[in-house]
Amino acid sequence: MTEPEPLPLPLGIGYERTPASELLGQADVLAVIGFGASAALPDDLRALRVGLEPLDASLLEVWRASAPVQTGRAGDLRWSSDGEHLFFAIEVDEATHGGITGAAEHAYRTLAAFVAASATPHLLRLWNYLDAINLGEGDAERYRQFCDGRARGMGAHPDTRYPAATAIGRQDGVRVLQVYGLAARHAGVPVENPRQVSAWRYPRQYGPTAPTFARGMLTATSQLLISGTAAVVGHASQHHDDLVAQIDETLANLASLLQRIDVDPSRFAAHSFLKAYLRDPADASLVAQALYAHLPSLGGLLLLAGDICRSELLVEIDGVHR
Ligand code: 3EB
Repeated sequence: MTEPEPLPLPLGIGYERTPASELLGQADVLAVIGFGASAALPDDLRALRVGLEPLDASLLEVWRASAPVQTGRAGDLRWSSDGEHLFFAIEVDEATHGGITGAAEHAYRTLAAFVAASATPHLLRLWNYLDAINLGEGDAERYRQFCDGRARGMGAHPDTRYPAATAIGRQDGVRVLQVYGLAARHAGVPVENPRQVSAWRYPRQYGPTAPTFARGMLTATSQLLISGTAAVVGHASQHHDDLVAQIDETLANLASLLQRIDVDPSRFAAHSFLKAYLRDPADASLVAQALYAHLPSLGGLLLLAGDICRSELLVEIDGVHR
């Protein structure tokens, strides 16, 4: 008789203030993500600096493993894994990869091949950061070109099995696409939001290649990885240039997604970490106040300056419910 497989342990995920050098000395640290030009990050395969300026530079995103951690490189991708969860990151210079489309295609071709061949073949979650995301008119907009390259690099992929994702514009003028993500040994279940058209079904008006992501991913360890969520209802942006109304609509979308997995927003808060991306960092205190007013026991909030992929949107959130 074969032994039953032990149930996987959840990924430890949260925001911490311990210096990165100290965190990376801890054996269970799978990844440390720092934000902005001034984040102090040692040279380590588990450490990644994201090119978005934080409102509080001492806050780090920390992933913790539940078994010994291995690290490595595969071409321009780097990774760390405890056998159940895989952290990976790839940074691609647009200048040497045919612009944003070519950079996205290269990043996704590389990461898809690496993850598929690994012991953790299930892509759960991706974060994408690119410069000047709203630059270009109509189908020439850089976000739409990114969507083209991403879809090409992902290759044939069933619509109902896309990973959860975020795509945000960096504001530092650096034309390097950054993609980092999470894969796992056990598959997750993608979750869609009944208030929103699935992104892969967006009509032609939003670009020739629909965005390839799920609204959320429920992991085998019952964590909900929440994709970038903004004031989009159906497929249309709501409340153009009205920050407070956009926050309320975004929170309604979050509540609707949580309802799909029977989690009450009040229970959600105490076990959740959220990021908020702000087109204008001057909106930070208003956004923080509004989020804490709705979710008073929020486990952590990380505020980042970043452009949302539709120019009329001012704010977007993503996060994890653990
Ligand atoms: C939206 O709902 C807002 O292209 O990976 C949110 C999350 C958005 C992920 C992506 C885009 C992406 O369409 C934008």
